[in-house]
Amino acid sequence: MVKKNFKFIDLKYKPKNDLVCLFRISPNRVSMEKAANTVALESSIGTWTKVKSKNYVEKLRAKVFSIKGNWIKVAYPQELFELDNVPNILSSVAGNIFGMKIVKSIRLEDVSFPKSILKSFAGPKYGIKDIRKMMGVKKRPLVGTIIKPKLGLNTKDHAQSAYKSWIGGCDLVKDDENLSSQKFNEFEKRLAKTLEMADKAEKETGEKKAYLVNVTAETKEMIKRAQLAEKQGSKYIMIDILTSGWAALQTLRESNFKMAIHAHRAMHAAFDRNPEHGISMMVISDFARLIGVDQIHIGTGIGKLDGDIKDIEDIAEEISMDEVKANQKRLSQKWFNIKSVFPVSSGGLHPGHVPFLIKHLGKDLVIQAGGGIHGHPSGTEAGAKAMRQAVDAVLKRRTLKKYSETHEELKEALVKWK
Ligand code: RUB
Ligand code: CA
Repeated sequence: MVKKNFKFIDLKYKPKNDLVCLFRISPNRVSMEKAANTVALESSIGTWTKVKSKNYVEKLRAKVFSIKGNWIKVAYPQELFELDNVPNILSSVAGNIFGMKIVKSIRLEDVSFPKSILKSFAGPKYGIKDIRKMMGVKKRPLVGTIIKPKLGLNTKDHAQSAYKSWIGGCDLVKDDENLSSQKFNEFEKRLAKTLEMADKAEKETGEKKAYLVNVTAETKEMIKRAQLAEKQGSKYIMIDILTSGWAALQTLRESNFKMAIHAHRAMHAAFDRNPEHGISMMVISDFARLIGVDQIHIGTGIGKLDGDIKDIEDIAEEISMDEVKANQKRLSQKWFNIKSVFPVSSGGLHPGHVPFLIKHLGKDLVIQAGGGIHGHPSGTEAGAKAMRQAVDAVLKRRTLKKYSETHEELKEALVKWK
């Protein structure tokens, strides 16, 4: 029995037009009910002490409608939120509650939105289908790279590395998350030079090539950079969604540029790494999709590991493949007219990982490798070739080992990254 004074708990309540959050909480020397009640109170209409209220206000109470072990579900009436305002929603459901003394830890694991909120956002402009159209790639995974070294290259060398990546077989070349407009490689020049190389590579290969230029900056500056990219015919822009912030991402999306938006998630681990506290990657992905990024990092399930390729499967499963798959599934859950986001696997990858990735995550995937391309013994172009060869091998149902007998670049990569 729930005590009567826990006014924010109603275990008989069935959510209808509510925003529902799943939290994992660990109470701090109080009962689960007391902690749950306080979470719902603090994240909706309440405060630490009794305040004279009105009946119409009380109706907007968030309600804890399920408590199972350390997991609670809270329903928030849609009227609590401003439509089309992600920061506002998060200030309630993922705001003060993280610092409350009444819980040792609290993690926002999942969220589900009522129709009214879903309908107030545009979602991705392109998503999986239209990115495939734009890139002229029907079925295979897209292959991408991040220019390395990540910082320090001058503009000419950066553009040259991009060119080599494209002619080797990359579809996408992106800036690293911490490259913006430093003195050694200023945005404007880099954009012009690299796009020039993209055109050249398109002409030479007959394939579509895209540059994902990092526009991350103070919001007004970021919009200026995006305008410049659009003017110069870029197909994409990229943004570090978490360091820039949700409002900045909304501003960028709602400027309605013609370009696809690639979302880098640098800083996500500050939210999602601790399994007992913070915000899960699924929730971060949901909000990013709601606002409308076209692709986002989901993890690899592999990590930057040493060791034998044949052990990858075991290690990966032990690390987080389930979580990566959950992130991926999330990006395509049915949300009225909101399009699916292209999932990106990136981080510590090389050609030897490709069979594993396609087996577990399928072909609707962007496979990105920085070190695993530019670190190839014969250089960037060979590295990109090896990556494409690995993708081709899997699509032709051949083992990498067999395929590498007739594909030198792949062979070299497999020797280096055993
Ligand atoms: C990868 C890279 C990306 C990270 C982040 O470089 O630069 O920033 O993978 O991705 P490399 P995620 O291929 O050399 O490791 O957020 O998915 O971890
Ligand atoms: Ca990076």
